[in-house]
Amino acid sequence: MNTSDRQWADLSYIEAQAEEFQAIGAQLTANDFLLKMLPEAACSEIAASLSALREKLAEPFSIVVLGEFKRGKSTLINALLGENVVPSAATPETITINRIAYAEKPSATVVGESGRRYRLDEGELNRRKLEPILEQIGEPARFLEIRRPLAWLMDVMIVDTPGMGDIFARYDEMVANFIARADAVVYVTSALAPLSLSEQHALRSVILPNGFSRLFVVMNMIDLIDSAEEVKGLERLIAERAAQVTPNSAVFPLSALHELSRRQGGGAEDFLDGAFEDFRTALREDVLLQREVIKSERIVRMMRGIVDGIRRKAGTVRELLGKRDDELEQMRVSCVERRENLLNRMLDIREQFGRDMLRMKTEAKAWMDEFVERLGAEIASLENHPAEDLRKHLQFYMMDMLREALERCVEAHRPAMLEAIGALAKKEGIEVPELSVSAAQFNANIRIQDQDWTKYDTGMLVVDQVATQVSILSIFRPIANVVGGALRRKELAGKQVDIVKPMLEKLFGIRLDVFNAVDKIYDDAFERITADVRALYEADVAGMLADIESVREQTRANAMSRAEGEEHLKHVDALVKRMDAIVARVGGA
Ligand SMILES: Nc1nc2c(ncn2[C@@H]2O[C@H](COP(=O)(O)OP(=O)(O)O)[C@@H](O)[C@H]2O)c(=O)[nH]1
Ligand SMILES: [Mg+2]
Repeated sequence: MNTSDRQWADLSYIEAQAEEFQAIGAQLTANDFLLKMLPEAACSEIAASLSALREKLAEPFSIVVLGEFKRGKSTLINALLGENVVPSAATPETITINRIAYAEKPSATVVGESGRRYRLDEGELNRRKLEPILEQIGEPARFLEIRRPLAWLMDVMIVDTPGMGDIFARYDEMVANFIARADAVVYVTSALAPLSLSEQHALRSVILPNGFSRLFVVMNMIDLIDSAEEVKGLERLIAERAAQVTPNSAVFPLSALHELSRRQGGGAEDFLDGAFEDFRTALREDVLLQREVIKSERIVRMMRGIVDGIRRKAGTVRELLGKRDDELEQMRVSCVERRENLLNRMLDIREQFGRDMLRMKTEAKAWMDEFVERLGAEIASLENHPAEDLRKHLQFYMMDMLREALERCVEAHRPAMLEAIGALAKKEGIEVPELSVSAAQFNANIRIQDQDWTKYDTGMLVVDQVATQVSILSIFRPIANVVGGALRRKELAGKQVDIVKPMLEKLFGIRLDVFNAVDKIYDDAFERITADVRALYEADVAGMLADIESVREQTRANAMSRAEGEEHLKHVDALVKRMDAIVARVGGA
């Protein structure tokens, strides 16, 4: 091993270096030239990144558990720890980020947005008790801090998150902060909807940019899958999908619920026990035993991000200082003009994008029409199945199928939506990075015949067999095939039935509701995407305008010559150079 590798692995050395880095950062704040030149938003960005580093240095190694709502994240954590530490089956009113750490004396605290802390009594951590408490507090909760005297937590903190990119968007920023400070992530998906496109999108846009060296993907709920073979097939499917997003992923099929009940004295089942054990072992060997190396890497990565951000900002200020006053005025005027033009541009964009969306909407209706037809044919073929099971499940099943098909329409169109809006925006001179569009965002509130489309109310779900979207229509075929197949196979062997006809009538009766749902989903998507583009554009112009105005104001107010400004920036350069040197020293150059 050479010297730099040795240093790399030494966490305390890196932490000491990071302290020094911090101190230099603090000088920048104290010296204040750069910050004085910058508008407030940019200053607080720099300050926030420095304080995130400070927090990271004070925190233990952190594992963040991510995934959409109701994938079994909280259950997984409880299963790992062997007791009910975090509340599971949370409702929208009780979702919180839960931070779980070690303490000799157990405790639970709500940390409010203001930073104020509210103690919870033992036993108040369940959903029913928590709901009125969270309401009474009178401010949104930032997170719940739970402390337990568990050996497992001695050197590790676990962060339990609510869903991402869904209707609970108010947590997104907080979750993003936890992800940025995370040392490792575990992404939980369900065997019943194995790494759907919106989950792949979340991985790509939220998790990947944070550069984790390894991604643990848990395929939960395998107790609901019929056979070990099917589990293998699903595991392969997830592995393929995860590999498209990142090469460093490992997939762990398991049942969190089974493990939790086993640890609380429930029965053993070889296959399920072994599956969880594999996960536990991998977590120990790949993460816990290497936590010093991993945390070192994460700290270095954060420092590099911070120094790059400061360098970029110093560059902007230098460029603006280099302009004559009339040039700055010209820039300012053109910014203001761009902002005033925004309304007209947005009207143009709305009109053109609206045409694109109308085309997609029509296409989606045609697909759904064909889908209803196929679903009808499948249901008609169920005539000889047991009435009781059909009565119990068919309605839910139908709803699930339709919901799934609707999601697939949006998933299939998403690339086209992004491409269309991207091209239009570009033509108007707006750079569009990654827009966050996912089906889960659009159809959160869709109801048909007053029935909530909650996938998880019924245990009967489509096992997604569509590997790639070769042609659009082929998306629906496997679903339709599964309808008959699964019902025949699992639930309905043997008995006679008289319920198919009324169901069919119902199915064709809701065709109109389905079309309305398509309208609503696509209209929502349209509004959301145009609003996103507008916000991006506004932020772009507003940021530039603020930079220009801030530099002008400061140079005037302090009667500072450009040469003087240049001198000050040299000081900033020197600090950046020292920060760079630290990053290089710890191996992150
Ligand atoms: N059958 C089955 N159900 C599970 C499993 N894990 C979690 N669940 C159930 O799924 C629901 C949501 O779980 P929860 O942990 O709250 O999900 P979260 O929203 O991702 O934190 C709860 O009713 C759990 O009991 C599992 O492995 N198998
Ligand atoms: Mg949860």
